[in-house]
Amino acid sequence: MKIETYAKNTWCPGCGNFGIISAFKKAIENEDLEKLTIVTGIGCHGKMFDYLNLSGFYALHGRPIATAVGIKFGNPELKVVVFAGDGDTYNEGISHLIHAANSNIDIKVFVHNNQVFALTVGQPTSTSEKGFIGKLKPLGKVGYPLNPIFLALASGATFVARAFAYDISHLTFIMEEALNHKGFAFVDILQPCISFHDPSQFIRKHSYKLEEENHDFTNFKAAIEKALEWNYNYNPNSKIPLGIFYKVEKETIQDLIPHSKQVWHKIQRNVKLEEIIKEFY
Ligand SMILES: Cc1ncc(C[n+]2csc(CCOP(=O)(O)OP(=O)(O)O)c2C)c(N)n1
Ligand code: SF4
Repeated sequence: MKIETYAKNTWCPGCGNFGIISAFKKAIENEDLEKLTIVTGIGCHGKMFDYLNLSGFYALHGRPIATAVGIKFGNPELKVVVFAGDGDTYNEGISHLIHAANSNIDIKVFVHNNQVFALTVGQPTSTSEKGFIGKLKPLGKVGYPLNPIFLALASGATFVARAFAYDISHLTFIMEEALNHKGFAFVDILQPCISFHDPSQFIRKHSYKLEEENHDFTNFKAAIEKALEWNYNYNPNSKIPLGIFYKVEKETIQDLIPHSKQVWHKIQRNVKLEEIIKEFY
């Protein structure tokens, strides 16, 4: 099956989304694509839906996680992957992130964190740095950024990682690990938006890999410590850890609710699909 679609790509040349889609295509090379489904939010990141020939759902802004949870309960045999924006996940739909992580539902959430509402041309999100100047904040953002790694850990996510969209081989590795994790996998992907928020030079200079530091990702306290190492501001002494902060095996919500493992879509419902389709022609 060809993974590309007929859709014309309209991302700005150089956008970090290109790195994310390339890494994802590599990461799913050994996946059963019939059992893989994607959900996207609304925004520049949402175009992943247009450019990947996979089954899925283009959800409402702020609701891709909720939609993915519904899909997973509807058909537990599917591997469900969410591509969401930081506006989607850390502003509009933040409660969905917290509850999905807390119930350890077996879905994979990849957040394209460009620290800006990009499609609507550059308003600050929860993760924009203090002082960020955008259309809605010409004098600079006043408050401090939210730390999504810390939030995901506090919410109970069993896989928490950070990656950089321009480091495609490392991002591929993180995506593969997330796809193979049983439980709620969360990856905050630092995604330069070259039009409205581009800290790529800073990230290149200040980031390092947790894998190279022998970080123990089974140690919750160590994960929290690493999460607090960078606060999403761009201070000259910042150190930005990339990699897996935390990864443990735990019962998923569907392990705890045995009847939820029923594959509902396979139950005979006596639905006459042809009759329904006729109504639309
Ligand atoms: C419920 C709802 N609120 C607001 C909008 C308007 N809207 C569309 S895209 C967008 C910005 C998306 O930003 P983000 O989720 O960070 O994704 P990005 O464009 O940066 O990839 C907004 C606010 C909408 N479509 N629906
Ligand atoms: S506006 Fe930003 S996020 Fe959207 S396509 Fe352009 S560079 Fe990418």
